[in-house]
Amino acid sequence: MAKQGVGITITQHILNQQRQKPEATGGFTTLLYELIVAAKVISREVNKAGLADILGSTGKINIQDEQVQKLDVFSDQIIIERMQHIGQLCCMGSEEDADLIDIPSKYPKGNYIIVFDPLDGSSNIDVNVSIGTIFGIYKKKSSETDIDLLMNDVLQPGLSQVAAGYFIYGSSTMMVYTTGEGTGVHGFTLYPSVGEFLLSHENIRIPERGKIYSVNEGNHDYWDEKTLALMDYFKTTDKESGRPYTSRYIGSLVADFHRNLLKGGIFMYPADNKDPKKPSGKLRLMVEANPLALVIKEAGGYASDGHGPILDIEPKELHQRVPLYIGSKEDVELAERFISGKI
Ligand code: AHM
Ligand code: MG
Repeated sequence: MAKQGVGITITQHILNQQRQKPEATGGFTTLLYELIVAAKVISREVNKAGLADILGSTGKINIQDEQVQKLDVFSDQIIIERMQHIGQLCCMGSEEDADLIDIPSKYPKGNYIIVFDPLDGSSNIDVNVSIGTIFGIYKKKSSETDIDLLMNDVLQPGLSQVAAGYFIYGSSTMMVYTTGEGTGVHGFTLYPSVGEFLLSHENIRIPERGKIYSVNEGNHDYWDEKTLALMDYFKTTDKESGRPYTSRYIGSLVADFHRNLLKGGIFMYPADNKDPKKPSGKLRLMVEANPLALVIKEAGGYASDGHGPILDIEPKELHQRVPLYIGSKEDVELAERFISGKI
């Protein structure tokens, strides 16, 4: 019989997943639901970016010393606004905010923590290239409620995330998420006329090995010998091992990651000596690497800092940067062998 409805909505899917966990209270569902509302609003704004007078930079510099674009600010605010009132969070951490974000006293607090990059790849906003929102959700460990005492609860290894994922604002808007623990990775596409995310990519699995390598080769002169040897490996012809790989790099993490997740391959942002203030490269552990690392693990892939699993790193600070090798398991394990000097 032909399907009469619209298929499985994201809310239905989250509820189904929650029912499999006896300890679930429904609070987590509320949390993801509000995040989805925020993402729909961001998606709407991104889609009209060329039309509305919202483009261009605000002239402010964020705490990472980068120019903040108006849509970054907007996305940050909309997520905070939508999430703060639901009574499920004790605090939030955003790429755009130096400190933890407290829950206003007029709202109840809960036991979850959300960390997010509200609009990643912001330098691509002006040129109609896909950008995204990345998020990771944790449960707090202590009974603290004071914002000044919550940092320890926030700085948990990525493996502790109870959910993680991203929204990609591309030719269509998608949400890809996992709740960890072998539940898999699922992708939903926003159906504009219905206003809902519908299941379009069930149980995404990344190929064990890919054909694509994604890296900013403009950083060549800032890389060390091991990194250079790894890049040479991907480019060298060797029919038996399927080389050379194909190079694909957009410069928008969510877009580069999403393509490699579906097609297989490796995304890399190695450590470099370009800026003495950022010896670990550009990407952030908490808001970028960890959420994508949980997604890739659940899809059968792997994420490493070149020496070991990203998900095992004990974070020291909210805005910590980390070298990132992420994608097909065999490709990332090979990269790890090069970077840690085993090849
Ligand atoms: P952003 O969070 O300020 O947008 O920066 C992160 C972005 C990622 O999306 C992307 O992978 C990376 O910066 C690209 O950096 P580069 O231009 O150095 O290659
Ligand atoms: Mg970012």
